[in-house]
Amino acid sequence: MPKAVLFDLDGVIVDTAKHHYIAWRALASELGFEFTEQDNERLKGVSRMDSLNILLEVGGLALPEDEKQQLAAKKNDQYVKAIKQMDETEILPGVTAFLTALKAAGISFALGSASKNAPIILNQIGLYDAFDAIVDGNVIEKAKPDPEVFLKGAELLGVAPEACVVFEDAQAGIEAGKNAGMYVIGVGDPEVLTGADDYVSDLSEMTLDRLAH
Ligand code: B16
Ligand code: MG
Repeated sequence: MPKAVLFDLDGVIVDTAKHHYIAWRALASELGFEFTEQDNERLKGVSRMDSLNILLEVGGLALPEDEKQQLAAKKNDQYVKAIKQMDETEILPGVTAFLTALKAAGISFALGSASKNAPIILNQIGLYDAFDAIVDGNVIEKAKPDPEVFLKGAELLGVAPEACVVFEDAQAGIEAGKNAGMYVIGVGDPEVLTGADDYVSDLSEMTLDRLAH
């Protein structure tokens, strides 16, 4: 049985991609171009500034750094207003039951997210105190697929990387987990996400037996 579990946030615990999309689309519209839901798929698991760079590439715009910082801050203000309306009804299927089962089995778990807003989201949905450690965009230097976010989680939990299981919905996140030497469970379609050791469509499919692989 693994000793620890590391969870990505957006797409695994909650679906914040829809809130990110509304805010990015509004910014693109102000800049005079369309940003589609398909374009938004490219932003999953990607840091805020990298997301802005992808958006500007879609719009064919090259802007100076100070202007980019202002645009990222503007998008974030709108996004934060939206996530401050979130509550526990937005927790994705199976999450609460699986976390409860992990606690009962004495398996520790941490968050491993690219988001700098992870603490706000976890507070809104009432799960902040449930996690044994939180590693988010505020404490990491290298974005996924770099393994830093998950290695830091394992270190904080005092567990060897090989004894950790990662849940991830983004391709870069699956690669980050594998680069960390961990067993990775992809959350989503195996036809779209590659390289994970196992796949579920959401956490309601997870059991402790399946975790034991
Ligand atoms: P923020 P995750 C990621 O969260 C999102 O998937 C990605 O779309 C977002 O750009 C990134 O967090 C940064 O978020 O602007 O809130 O710092 O999937 O790693 O939990
Ligand atoms: Mg994610």
